[in-house]
Amino acid sequence: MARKEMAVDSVAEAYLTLLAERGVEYLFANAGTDFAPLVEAFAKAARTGTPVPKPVLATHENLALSMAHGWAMVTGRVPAVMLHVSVGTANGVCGVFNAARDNMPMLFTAGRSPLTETGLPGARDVYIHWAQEMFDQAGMVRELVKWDYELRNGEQLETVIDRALALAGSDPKGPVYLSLPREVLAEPLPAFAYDQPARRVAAAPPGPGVDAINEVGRMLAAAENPLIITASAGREPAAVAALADLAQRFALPVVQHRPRHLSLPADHPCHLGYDASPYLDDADVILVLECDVPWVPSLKAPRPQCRVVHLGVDPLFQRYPIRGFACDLAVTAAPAAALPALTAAIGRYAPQDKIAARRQWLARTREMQHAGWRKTRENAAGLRPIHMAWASACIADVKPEDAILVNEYTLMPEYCGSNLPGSYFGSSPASGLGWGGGAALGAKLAAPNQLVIATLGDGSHLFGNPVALHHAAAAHDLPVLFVIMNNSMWGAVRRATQGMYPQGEAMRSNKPPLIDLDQLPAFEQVCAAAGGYGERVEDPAALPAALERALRAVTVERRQALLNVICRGP
Ligand SMILES: Cc1ncc(C[n+]2csc(CCOP(=O)(O)OP(=O)(O)O)c2C)c(N)n1
Repeated sequence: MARKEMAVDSVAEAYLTLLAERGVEYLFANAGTDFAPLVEAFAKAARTGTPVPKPVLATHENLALSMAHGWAMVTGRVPAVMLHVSVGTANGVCGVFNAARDNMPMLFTAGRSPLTETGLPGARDVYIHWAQEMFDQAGMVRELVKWDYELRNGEQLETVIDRALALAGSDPKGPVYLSLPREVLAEPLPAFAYDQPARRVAAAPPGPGVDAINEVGRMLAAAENPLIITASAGREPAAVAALADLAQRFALPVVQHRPRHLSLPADHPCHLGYDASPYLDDADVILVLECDVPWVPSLKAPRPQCRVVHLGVDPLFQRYPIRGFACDLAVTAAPAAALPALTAAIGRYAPQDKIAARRQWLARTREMQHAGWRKTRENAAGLRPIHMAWASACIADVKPEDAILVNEYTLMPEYCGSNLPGSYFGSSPASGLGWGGGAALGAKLAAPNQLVIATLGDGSHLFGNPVALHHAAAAHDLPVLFVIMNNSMWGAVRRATQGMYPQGEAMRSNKPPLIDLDQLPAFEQVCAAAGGYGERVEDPAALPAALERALRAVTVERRQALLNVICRGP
């Protein structure tokens, strides 16, 4: 344990130094007048060679937060974000919502309008400093963050930053919010002393209680038709091998419902796809593993007598106002620790004959499932406009095994399975659109030697502010392949209307309102305008070669690429 001292001119300088010391590598930022002390501190650090986080400029707040999200999901570490006071925070709400519901750790900061009207260094000196102040700036995000605070002086800096980082990085992980008034950042701080390493660290992940794990083990071992449903078990990559081992030993079928993190390799013999509904009628014990919505009860639910266990770092999803899935046993535990313990526990009870029979059933079921997918793929191959199953299959054919797929909406994983931990990321359960492109840039920043492919709908892409996105990809040298599956509509709105009013006026009309996106810009030209490669693809037969050209641009020419794939509607 060592106490370090340094001479600094301002709290801003101490703040940046401390972030770097605590391992914060990047500060994703969208700046304003509140940043002046930080801009000054960054410039001084560049001259003196003092280590500070690397500033990454994003010209929209949602982009800054999505990039931080993407970086955190790949590294498992805590990034920092800084936005401009109240208005920047307002633009960041959707991004922080996504991060919160996806349990992404993040130090989300924003300036505050200067508090004082005159006198102190940093006091108000611009017109906007009056109107931008709010009574409760943090109130905009308080429901979404684990903790919020305002830095009030330099003396408290170490405690505040350590506490922020420790809370963000403790399970269930998530964003924390810190506001940084300009006078405080500008305050002189003649000497700054801090502990290195930190003396306030994140809590170790929750371990499973022995009794609870034994009980789950007994239930699964006694089950005739057990089923595991997961969305995010693979948030910690170590959990993937643990789940693979558990499933393999006891022939436990696993469904990845609305996958957000690859949890089980797609080619695993127990992987039963992405929709649990065909298996719910027979299931007698279901393990809901890091999964907020394992099924949609108004459409299909397990039988009432089916016993249900929920396991995860926050198995009851405490921040969801309503979530009423049956829960006979809830176990708070990180999957990477709980799954090996569960494997050991089931081993004590599991009857071998049942396991052998289930293994055969799994093989048969998977064979039928894959035959169905093959058929759909074959039927889709020639369709024009291009079918999303075909587009997904074409991506599967060209992507290297270790490519990172960031999917906002449109990729169909049935036709483009991923096998390696950390190689697939889907949208946050909050589904605040405009995440995928930025998250892909953050992923590329975290894994510069891996190919990153973002699959986006035309709607999602537009929410992601394409001009800002392509600018960031170029400015930060992040060559990502964007595949826009463009059906020229908000298909989700159409599906929702059709679901509620199948025979209604809207479905009878040729052009129901608020669904079609007419006159869309040529997305490929927007990418090209930022120096990237862009191509529009209408012919399904031309898609494989177009993907090869785009991949060449990304991997050989090292520039971003975008394919605007004209797809059919839902
Ligand atoms: C910030 C935000 N605004 C609106 C929505 C509602 N919404 C959900 S899906 C969707 C349409 C997405 O369009 P696209 O990406 O083209 O996919 P498609 O629905 O056509 O399959 C909309 C508007 C949302 N989820 N997030």
